[in-house]
Amino acid sequence: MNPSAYSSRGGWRHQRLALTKMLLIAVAATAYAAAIGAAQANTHTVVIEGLKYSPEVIEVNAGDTVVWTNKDPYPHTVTADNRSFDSKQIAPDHSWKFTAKAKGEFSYTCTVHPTMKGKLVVK
Ligand SMILES: [Cu+2]
Repeated sequence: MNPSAYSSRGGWRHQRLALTKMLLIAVAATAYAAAIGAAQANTHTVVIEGLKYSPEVIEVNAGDTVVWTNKDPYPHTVTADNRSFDSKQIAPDHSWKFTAKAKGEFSYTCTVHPTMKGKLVVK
């Protein structure tokens, strides 16, 4: 047998094994990233209609985004009692989104209609 042919064939086999391992790692990493991505970064919707936030209390995970959509014919705000977030006026048929980073319970109100109450719970 030609020794150089043998060694080059052995080298090719070794390379193919290494490539297979790299592929397996890449597939596992992609699946892991997809699983993590699914567990985080959800988007939740709160509809503002008839001078009410619906749902009135919304529970999300830190990192999630909440979208408030104003379906009333006049502006509303989403203003945290502790001012940690404030949408300012949301015009009719407009939305405001907020990504919740800090954990805790945040009661909020509409500065235009102070009887409107909502609560964002971030876990
Ligand atoms: Cu309002």
